[in-house]
Amino acid sequence: MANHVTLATALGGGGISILSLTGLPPDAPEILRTLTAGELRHHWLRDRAGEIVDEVLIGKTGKADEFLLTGHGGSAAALALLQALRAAGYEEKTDGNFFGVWGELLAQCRTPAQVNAVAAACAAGDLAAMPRLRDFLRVRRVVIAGATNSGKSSLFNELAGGDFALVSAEARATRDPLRRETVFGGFACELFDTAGWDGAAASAVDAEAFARGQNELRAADLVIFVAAEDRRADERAAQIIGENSPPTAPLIIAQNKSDLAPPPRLTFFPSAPRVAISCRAATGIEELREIITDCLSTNYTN
Ligand SMILES: Nc1nc2c(ncn2[C@@H]2O[C@H](COP(=O)(O)OP(=O)(O)OP(=O)(O)O)[C@@H](O)[C@H]2O)c(=O)[nH]1
Ligand SMILES: [Mg+2]
Repeated sequence: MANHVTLATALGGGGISILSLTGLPPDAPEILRTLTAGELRHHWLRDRAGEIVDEVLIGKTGKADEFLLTGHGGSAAALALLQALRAAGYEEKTDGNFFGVWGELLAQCRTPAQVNAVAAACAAGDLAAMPRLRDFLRVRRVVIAGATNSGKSSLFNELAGGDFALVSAEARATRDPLRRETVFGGFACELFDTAGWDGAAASAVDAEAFARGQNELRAADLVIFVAAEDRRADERAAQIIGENSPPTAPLIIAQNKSDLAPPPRLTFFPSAPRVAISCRAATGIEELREIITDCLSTNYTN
């Protein structure tokens, strides 16, 4: 019989790890030779140098040379057990195994849509879907940028669903970038609010706040440019956003404060999708969400 070890729990997904063993290689721990069916014994599992790897329970199933080993959870503990058992002559078996391969992906899921996608691929045994699923599970960085006072923090609060960011009619209210985990159309995202810019850093703190916002922009997967009524400030912000956002990151223009006046025609980023919103009247936000999801989906399937 082939000597196999399979991790039957998600890597890093719980407090214990369960490994299933079949076969008895010559170097297998001695305890396996003496266990009887249905018996469960406490054991200090050691590596070949005699060092303790983990405190485990080992049980024998009703089948010949088939065992279940329960150890501590967490990736490091589970991987140490696997390594010790490989050294004892067990070959690791993962292909097509639900818990070994799919469980690892399931443990990373943050949204119901991700769980459904992994479960569907698992049910179909579709190992070719792995790279696409791994990409789907990647957390997207969505960065809100724009001129000061355009309503970035107001939009951040709308999209993140809470009163997280300070909103003020005073310019330069936001300093440190803010981050909240959120979901757009099944994609797990980190949403960032950044300091606005109005052309001149009055202090070292202004300059540092702005530099930190630019750093987030450079690492963005998607940029939401909030424009409002100050055309000149928006044009300056457009230039800075154009210079700093990654060329691969899609950009959406949210024309805020549409409750005050109809949104003007903008000359910058002519091919970017745009939507009129009002954070104050809570209009256009759902449409913006749909555009965000579209942009993430397009990038995802390409
Ligand atoms: N009329 C109107 N006012 C808004 C709207 N959205 C935000 N405001 C107001 O605009 C001002 C600035 O809003 P913030 O969200 O703090 O703007 P910001 O872009 O984060 O500003 P900084 O952090 O200073 O860069 C506040 O007084 C808000 O209440 C809107 O849709 N309509
Ligand atoms: Mg702000």
